[in-house]
Amino acid sequence: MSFIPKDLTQEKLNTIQLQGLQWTTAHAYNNSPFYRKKFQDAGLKPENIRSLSDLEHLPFTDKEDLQSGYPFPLRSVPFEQIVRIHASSGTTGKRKVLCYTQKDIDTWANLFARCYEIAGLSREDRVQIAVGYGLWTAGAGFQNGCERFGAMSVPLGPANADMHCDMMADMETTVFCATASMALLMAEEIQKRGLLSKIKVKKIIMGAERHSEAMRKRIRELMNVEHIFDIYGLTELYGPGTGLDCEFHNGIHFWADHFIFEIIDPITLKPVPPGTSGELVVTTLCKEASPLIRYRTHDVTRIIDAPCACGVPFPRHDRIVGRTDDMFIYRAVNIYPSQIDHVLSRIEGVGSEFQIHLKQREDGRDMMIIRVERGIKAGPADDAYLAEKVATEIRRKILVRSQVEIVSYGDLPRTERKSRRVFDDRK
Ligand code: DLL
Repeated sequence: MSFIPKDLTQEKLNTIQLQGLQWTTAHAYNNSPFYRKKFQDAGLKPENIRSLSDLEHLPFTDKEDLQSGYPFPLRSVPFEQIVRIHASSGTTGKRKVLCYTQKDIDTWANLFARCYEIAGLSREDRVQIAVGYGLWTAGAGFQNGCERFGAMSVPLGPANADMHCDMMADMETTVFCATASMALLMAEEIQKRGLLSKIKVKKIIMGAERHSEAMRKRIRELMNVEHIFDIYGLTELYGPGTGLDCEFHNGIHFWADHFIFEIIDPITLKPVPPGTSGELVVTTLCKEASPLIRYRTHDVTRIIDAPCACGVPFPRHDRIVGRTDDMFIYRAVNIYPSQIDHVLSRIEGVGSEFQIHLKQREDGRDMMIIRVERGIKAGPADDAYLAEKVATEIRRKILVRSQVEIVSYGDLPRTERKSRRVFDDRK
């Protein structure tokens, strides 16, 4: 059984998208006071949407809309049709709560099953799920998708390392699913405990946070896996499983028959030319309980405007390189953590883990301290050289001065959730 339509042409996709867009706008307008007001403020009615290019005229939705509509923002169906809610942890402000009808849950499971299919799983696979269950969408997404796909799930959640190692060996797990941070943590545990010969994991499916090539390489080496797949998703758009990279690892295939992805310039808010990086904006085509219309994800990526060698008929977006709200300003330069990551990834002897600390000196000037782990094989004798090298490269590539501290491999905290990289202690 396949979850991926094989006969999807661009023409068919356009028809599905237009019908879905018209359905979504009418549904939201008729059933959600929030969306109706948005449309009225913009002087629009659902019948104004006659072609896909009309999408551009629709107003954006943003995370503040979700927070101000708490506890049931964007709700577009009566309560008796809602079978579940999920919420994102939300580091600032109120949680974002999203509602699901039974159809939404089913759709999400089918879409997630596509991810397992793209990753080349079969029903013989044993899938150890190490992401959080509960309010967060992660556990439910991986779990329902696995059951729908028909492989055997081993639903541990972010349990302790002992439990994960035991189950991985005893259940003969073949696929490990986690946040990127958790995947690194487990890979290091397996190495430390000398368990590699006892485990059968061949594939890792990881996401939930941006991760560098260095981190992927490290995990691949430590766990000796054939593939690491990058899974994207967000609570607002069902949860994890909105797309996955195929075994060519050259962009994430996304389900364009269920949502429209636009890339906009976050300053002008205008769509950028195909292939250009910008902020991802999503519109759902059949989401019932909490439809999204031009929802600003704040994630930065680009559409890869070419067919993929794997033959999957779905378009691709590039890896998420960061979030527009991740950017910090240091000595008048706009910096994304991914830029620092990029520089570090290219320096021999540096590990994959780092933190950026921003402080203010007594004279009021900003200071940036970059704490980086040395590589597992490097010794402290090279620290001074390594620190100088990192500082020089940061100055050359990002044009700012920084102070670099090299710490031992494993000194920076590992988490089973999403890692925090930037600590801004400036006033
Ligand atoms: O993190 C859903 C998820 C769980 C995806 C497990 C993949 C695996 P939220 O907590 O709502 O949902 O956070 C969504 O996480 O807007 C991105 O900024 C980031 N993110 C998610 N996947 C990736 C990824 C889940 N593969 C936010 N690469 C998104 C980079 C990612 N960032």
